[in-house]
Amino acid sequence: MFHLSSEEFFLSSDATVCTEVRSPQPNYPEHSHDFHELIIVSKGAGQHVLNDHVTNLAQNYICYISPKDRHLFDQVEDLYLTNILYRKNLLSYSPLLKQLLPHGPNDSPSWYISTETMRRVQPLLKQLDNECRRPTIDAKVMTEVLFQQLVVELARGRLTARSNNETDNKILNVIDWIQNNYAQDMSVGEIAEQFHLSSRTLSRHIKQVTNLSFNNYVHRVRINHAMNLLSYSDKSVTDIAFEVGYKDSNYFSTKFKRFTKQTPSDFR
Ligand code: RM4
Ligand code: NI
Repeated sequence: MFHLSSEEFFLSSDATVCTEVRSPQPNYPEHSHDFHELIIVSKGAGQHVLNDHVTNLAQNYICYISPKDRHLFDQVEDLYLTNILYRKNLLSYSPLLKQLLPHGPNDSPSWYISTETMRRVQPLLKQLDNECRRPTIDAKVMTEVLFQQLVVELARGRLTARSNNETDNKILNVIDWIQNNYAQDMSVGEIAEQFHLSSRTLSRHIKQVTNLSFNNYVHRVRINHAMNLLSYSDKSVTDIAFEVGYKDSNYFSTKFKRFTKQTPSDFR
């Protein structure tokens, strides 16, 4: 594992915020940083492994990384994201702002934001990217103001089960739901009903957001969790197959190979 240090990225030793746009973000090995990082995914797919915990990336995914964390990107497909790097100790950082970012041990470090929020966030990111590269005092102040505004938007725009009814938001909720319930039997029809969508709309949007069909998306999520278990546990391949939602370990191995080009035991 390697360590990224502020000097490589920030404009000067007293710069507080900077952005790194990755269009696209390639696979990137495990690393940590001496700065804090906010990741904002605008499109594509892939795995994000944070402290050995795998999540699936999709549009509108937000993640907070602290200097204590390590993370990596793998299996990326056309992944576009912006990293917001910041030095918390140098920021004129309001204690209130801190409450808007994950801060307790039980806070999830990642979440999804609504499509309306993403629409408001994009121009902020552009402006931030521009201001943070200028060495003047006014640009420095503007950078911090934009950063604060961004944090507020990301917190307010957080998707919850009770978010409004726009189809796009429902799809993100479905994605979130699949990521937490991948081990269950599931069909497009049932999930569509549960989220008050038609099967056709659900399938079409899942494809749009993840680049995968509904079924392949579910397989992808299961295989990602299986990869995690193969790497970090000593459970048998058969147990892992069951644990991630397959009733038949041969079928699991076939799917695993299709997505990773390796058998589960080779991978391990
Ligand atoms: C990398 C990757 C890392 C980030 C650095 C700045 O491409 O996105 O997560 O820490 O850039
Ligand atoms: Ni990073």
